[in-house]
Amino acid sequence: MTALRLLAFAAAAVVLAACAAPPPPPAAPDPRRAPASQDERMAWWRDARFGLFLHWGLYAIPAGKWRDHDGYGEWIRDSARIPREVYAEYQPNWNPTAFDADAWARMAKAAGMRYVVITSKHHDGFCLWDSEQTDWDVGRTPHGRDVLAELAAACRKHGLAFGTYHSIMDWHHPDYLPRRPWETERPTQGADFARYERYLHAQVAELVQRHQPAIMWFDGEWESTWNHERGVRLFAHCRELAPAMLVNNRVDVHRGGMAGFSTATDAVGDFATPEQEIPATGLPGVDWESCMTMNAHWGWNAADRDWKSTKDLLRNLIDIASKGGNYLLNVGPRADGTFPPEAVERLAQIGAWMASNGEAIHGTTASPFDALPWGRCTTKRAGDRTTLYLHVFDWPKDGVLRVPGLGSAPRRALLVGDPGQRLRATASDDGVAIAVPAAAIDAIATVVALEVDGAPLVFRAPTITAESASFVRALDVEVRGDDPRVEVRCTTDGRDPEVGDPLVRGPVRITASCTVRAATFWQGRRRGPVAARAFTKATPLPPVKAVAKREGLVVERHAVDWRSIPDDRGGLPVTARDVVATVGPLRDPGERVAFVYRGFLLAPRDDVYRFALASDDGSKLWLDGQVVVDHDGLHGPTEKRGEVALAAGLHAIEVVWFNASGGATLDLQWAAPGAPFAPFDAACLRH
Ligand code: FHN
Repeated sequence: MTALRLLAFAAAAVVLAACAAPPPPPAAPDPRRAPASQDERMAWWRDARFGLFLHWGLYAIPAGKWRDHDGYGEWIRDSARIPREVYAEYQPNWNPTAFDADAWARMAKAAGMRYVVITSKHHDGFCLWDSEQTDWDVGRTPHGRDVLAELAAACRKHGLAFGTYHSIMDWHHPDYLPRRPWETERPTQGADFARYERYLHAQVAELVQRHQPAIMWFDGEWESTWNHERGVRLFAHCRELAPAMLVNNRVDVHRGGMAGFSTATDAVGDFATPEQEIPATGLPGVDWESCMTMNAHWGWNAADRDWKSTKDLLRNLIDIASKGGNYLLNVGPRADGTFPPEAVERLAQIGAWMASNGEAIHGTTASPFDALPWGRCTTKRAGDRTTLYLHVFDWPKDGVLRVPGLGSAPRRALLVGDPGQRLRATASDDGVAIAVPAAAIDAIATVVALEVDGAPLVFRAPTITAESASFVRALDVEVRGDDPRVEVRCTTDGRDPEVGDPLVRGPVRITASCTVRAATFWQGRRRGPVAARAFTKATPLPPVKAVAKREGLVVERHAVDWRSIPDDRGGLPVTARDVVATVGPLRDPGERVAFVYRGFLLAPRDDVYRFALASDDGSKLWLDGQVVVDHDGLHGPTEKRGEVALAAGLHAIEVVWFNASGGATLDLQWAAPGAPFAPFDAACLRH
């Protein structure tokens, strides 16, 4: 080869490599600089998509074992009922001689992670930095090194954003209340929660001033002493300390249990935090991050062999990114400061996949498809082109990858793991078909990049929504497509819509029971799936003949240790009886307790009424003996809804709520057609 051709070849290789090399990630901004908008604040985090969670502390020393049980984790102090002074004996034994922050940061980066969140303080109160606010920290240990300072420096060196997980709940600080339920000998006299709140704020300020975390990840917000007002104060303080620092929604009391999200309009926090789960359809319009363990424990447990496979972990990452979320994958380092070998192995294997396919995760947004039979899709818009990254879990046996419902013309298709191999893509009424090689590149997920012009045109089933599923006289039904480029037609006579059926131009009013069927039309033909939803014209429950002259409901308190509401509740010993104006927030109801509300609800007119029952733990609503909302079971503060048609007049109402332990919330609201949900007017509840 002549020197000139050699030079040309080398130059082409450099250009190709530069084209193939992903652009550098947007760095986390200086947390102290006020961003111009929430989008600017979130930009680096949305681009990141993938982070490392680290649960590390004194609890790594017992490694999950206490006396004859070895199933504990980071909650061992509480779960094993270890007295505060006994647990404190771990502090002089904290000596992770093998701790190497640089190695941790390198493993995270090699795995394709873009940020790290480490427990600055978990519920046991022990601090992984040398805090001026307390001696209950690493500063008073043989190791003495400031873990956070070293990890923050290593993260910066390797271009990772550094974040801290900080527990609001604190089992060590004398001013934190409530005590653990079993800590009956531990005095509460003199405990001053307001003073604890000042301590919490002082530590957060210390963390920000010393380590400039890009994320403040709060947790332990569910106990009765923490509330929305305190959450708003702490969130505001974080914003004042570091305007660009991200703060999760657990700073407030509206995370909605393990679902990590609530519709509370006054909730504060930059992103929702589903835990150990992936929201089925993501959380559209919300920044959210699923945090999950690699095995069954957050903190190190030597006996835990329940490691998720790399396949499961990678497909979680892809699934989450395809729904527009972030994946915060946890490692619980061992007491000596090393990662468990199983975690090291999984991070390396994830990193190998990310090295070839990271562009299909970083900087992507959610799939435009409702579902794909063979895998997932992530999306990346650049100028007037969109790349659809098709993550194929189940490789087609006939050599054709079908993308149903895609109306856009394919411009280019290639294998992300082998960009030199162009693929032939053709469009049809059913979508786009891509000829692919007989064998997948990667059995876990092989990614095909399909480029289309502009925003992808996807024929999704229209949405069919209404205020309720039943009605007494008439109901307005909203039928909507999600792309202004397509038409939507619908029927109410059971047929699938055809091109001759009326275009949907507003609410569809129905006056009889029927199924609304809707579909999208484009260029004169029906494209994509047909949506269908049934609505019922209901006969209102007749009013009961009762005399209920007094306002309010009778509530009976029972000392019971339920995990769910029993069908037979007769003969329960009554520990208190009262009359209350409504079924709503409780003042210190305690644990292992149930409340039963009975009386009558006065319906103002014949109509369908909707009910929203929010509780922690379980609850249930009956009207005239019919279950209207079943929100039974052990759960966090979440809400369920139901509806029933009632004739004007009195109807028997019964609400049962129980609290096993921990958080205790209850709130029942109702809504007539066209009205927002609201608590009951005093005159509506009678006994
Ligand atoms: O109680 C903690 C638990 O120990 C762990 O830290 C998880 C991780 O998000 N958060 C709480 C449980 O929701």
